[in-house]
Amino acid sequence: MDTGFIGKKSSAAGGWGALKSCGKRLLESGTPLSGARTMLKANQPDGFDCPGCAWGDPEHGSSFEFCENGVKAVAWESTEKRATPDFFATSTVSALRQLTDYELEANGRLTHPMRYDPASDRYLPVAWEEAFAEIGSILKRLDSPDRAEFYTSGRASNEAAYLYQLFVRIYGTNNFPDCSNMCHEASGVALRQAIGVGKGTVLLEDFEKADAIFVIGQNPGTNHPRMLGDLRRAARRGARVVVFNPIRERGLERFSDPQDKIEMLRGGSTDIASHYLQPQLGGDMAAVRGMAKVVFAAEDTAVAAGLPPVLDHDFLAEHCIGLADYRSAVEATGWAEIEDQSGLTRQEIEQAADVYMNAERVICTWAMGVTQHIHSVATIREITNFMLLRGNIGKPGAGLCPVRGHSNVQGDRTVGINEKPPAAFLDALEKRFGFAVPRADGHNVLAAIGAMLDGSAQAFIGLGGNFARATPDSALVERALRQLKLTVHIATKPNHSHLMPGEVSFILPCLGRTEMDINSAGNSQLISVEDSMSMVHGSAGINRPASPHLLSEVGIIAGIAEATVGSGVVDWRELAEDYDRIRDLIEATIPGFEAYNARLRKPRGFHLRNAAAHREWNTPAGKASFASGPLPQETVHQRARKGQGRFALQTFRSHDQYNTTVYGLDDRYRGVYGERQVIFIHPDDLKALNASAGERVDVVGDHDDGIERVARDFRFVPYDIPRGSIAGYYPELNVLVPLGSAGEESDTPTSKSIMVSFRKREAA
Ligand SMILES: Nc1nc2c(c(=O)[nH]1)N[C@H]1C(S)=C(S)[C@@H](COP(=O)(O)OP(=O)(O)OC[C@H]3O[C@@H](n4cnc5c(=O)[nH]c(N)nc54)[C@H](O)[C@@H]3O)O[C@H]1N2
Ligand SMILES: Nc1nc2c(c(=O)[nH]1)N[C@H]1C(S)=C(S)[C@@H](COP(=O)(O)OP(=O)(O)OC[C@H]3O[C@@H](n4cnc5c(=O)[nH]c(N)nc54)[C@H](O)[C@@H]3O)O[C@H]1N2
Ligand SMILES: [Mo]
Repeated sequence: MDTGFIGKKSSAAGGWGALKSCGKRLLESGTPLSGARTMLKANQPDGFDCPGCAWGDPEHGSSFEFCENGVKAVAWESTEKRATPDFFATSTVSALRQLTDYELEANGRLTHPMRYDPASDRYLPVAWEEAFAEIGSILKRLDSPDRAEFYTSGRASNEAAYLYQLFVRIYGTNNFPDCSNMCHEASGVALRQAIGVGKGTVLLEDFEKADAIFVIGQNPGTNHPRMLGDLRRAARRGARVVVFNPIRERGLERFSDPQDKIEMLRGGSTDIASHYLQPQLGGDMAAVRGMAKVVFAAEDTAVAAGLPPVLDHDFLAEHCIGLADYRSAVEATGWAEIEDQSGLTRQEIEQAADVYMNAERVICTWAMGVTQHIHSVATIREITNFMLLRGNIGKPGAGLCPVRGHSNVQGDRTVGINEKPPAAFLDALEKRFGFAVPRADGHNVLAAIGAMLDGSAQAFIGLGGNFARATPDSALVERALRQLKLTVHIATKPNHSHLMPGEVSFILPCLGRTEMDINSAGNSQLISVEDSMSMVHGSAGINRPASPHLLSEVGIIAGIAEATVGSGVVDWRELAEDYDRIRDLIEATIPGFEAYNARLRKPRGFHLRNAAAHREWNTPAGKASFASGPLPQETVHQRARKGQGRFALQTFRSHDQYNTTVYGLDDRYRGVYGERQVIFIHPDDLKALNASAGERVDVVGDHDDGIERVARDFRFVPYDIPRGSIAGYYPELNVLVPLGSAGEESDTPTSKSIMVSFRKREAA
């Protein structure tokens, strides 16, 4: 389809465009030489873990695996620009609030601990010990530890995260809202129910063996660029790649690998998707059920004709429960319902199902296009059902692969950042440390916001991240933060959350992943992270710290902990002096970390065993479990279609951002340049609205709770997207995501199914 683009779209993902963009980024980050040296150490056995995405590293990673967005993540951190006390002295916080995310972070790395001064409305430098003492004294004075919220963003290392949870649990609460609550929570919940472990079951090597790879609701070209290399290799050896995505994402269509000299010289590229299906937003459960329907029908035909069965009967009999109920549920779901909800034709679904049935080994990957809907848990259960039918879990070249976001979001959960911690873990903490561990469930992100708004929470500590911008209903969350007694942000660069100070507020600057972390004895410290394939590996920075006043995240947590709970249970300073000691504690309290320090120092680290990958099912029934619920009664898209001029909106990432961090204003693969306030919409929907490409409008939320939500001044971009579904960028559109709309069982904000309409642009 001709999308009538404004601007020029690059023809394949990767390629020269990616190389050009990298060169520019390295030049901007400072001297190209030091930038290049930094890049060469990314994801190497003796280097640091790329602070970009959570995709796995290849076994033979002897040369730097090229990744355009990895370069941006590294360059962002190793910039020469500094947000010094002078920067904070020149502007009031109210004035800084007028800057965009892009303008604010462009000021560079934080250099000094800062304390908010309400009288001058400015942040002023403060001594570390003074900051720790004041934070400790306020936390100690709260009338209950449950009045404090301890947020984590998924970049924190295993060591920092473990120390943080230990401190917070000694302090006395399980209030651990974390970015995962907004991200892959639904994957964890669904997979724990179905297969007994909330993580993916594949290794990177499985991508070399799969006959078919289903990629559902994910845009790897932008968000997991190194995955494209694996998909490309798979496509080249003849594996089928089936994509489900409402939008035609360039990286999933064609990829030109900058590492392939011949492809680069000839200007060639590799087709990635053999099948590209464009469902309606939230239509994936219906689409997958449709495929299951085709599989069951084919099974009946095969049996009747005396041909080999389609289902893996041995696997189903030995390993699964609930098949008969699932089959009934599938049969009770008619094609009309499936087509209407998925937005796909029966024929398209049949073709995808054929790929599945013709493949011995199938991998299914997914990300936010699946997890950020109301019925995400049910959808992931359905995906799992579908994969079980032919025994596609726990054999080489096959399995489930939720592709994680932040580079250590999976590890943070493994080491205890969990508002609903498993009892066995709490028991282990109690046994090892001998303090009374809090047992009540704590707050997730939405519960924390609720508690902040109703006044029951009074303090917020953020270990990284940008809480005010990443969460729904931005205006309400800003208000929630500003009415607290204490806000503390451990961060590398200034962001909008820092500009929502409570009564007492600190910004505590930390080392980044790329920087050397040296202890008082002059030794370099190693941290560790876990990727999407459960590989745990070490990471040691190589750059000089951005400022001599920075502390490591571990050092900052130790300082706050000592000032708050004292050193009766553990000696925080001693732990912060040598991270091997923290790893010993992890080993003593969490299964799978045997000989942690030794194994971490092996080149590729080690794999955390995944029972389901070995066909051991830690579910109540001891088997892999089919779910047999009905399709959602109505998706937001189906509801939107009933009204005039209403649309289902998804909020996603451009090619030039890392979550709330905006690197630049271009989205090369989608042909948008120099701006972010855009709405992607089908050309016929534009016509029906009597609107034209390029016209600017206000986007109005349509959630039945009486709250007015408006995102002002957005420009229409005609795009290849199903009618009735539209898309735009996060975090600018977070003002439209209602706090009151959450995923069933996951409690994840539904930032991919928001009901909206348009109105004439009003002056702000
Ligand atoms: N460079 C870069 N890398 C990143 C990030 C970043 O911001 N920048 N963020 C990191 C993080 S925290 C995460 S969680 C991941 C996010 O990785 P992704 O999940 O790829 O992130 P999104 O940009 O939200 O893209 C969602 C994709 O799902 C599609 N989609 C939306 N709704 C539906 C639906 O209902 N059905 C289907 N089938 N598809 C749908 C969208 O069109 C889009 O292609 O990336 C990580 N890596
Ligand atoms: N509408 C909408 N909302 C969404 C999403 C969406 O798709 N749509 N996606 C959701 C998802 S998947 C996620 S994961 C969340 C992300 O939510 P967060 O993780 O809270 O947000 P980030 O933008 O990743 O955080 C960026 C900030 O982290 C700090 N930072 C960077 N590196 C470091 C470091 O090494 N240490 C420390 N301490 N700080 C550091 C910097 O100060 C930077 O400003 O957003 C969610 N919100
Ligand atoms: Mo994420």
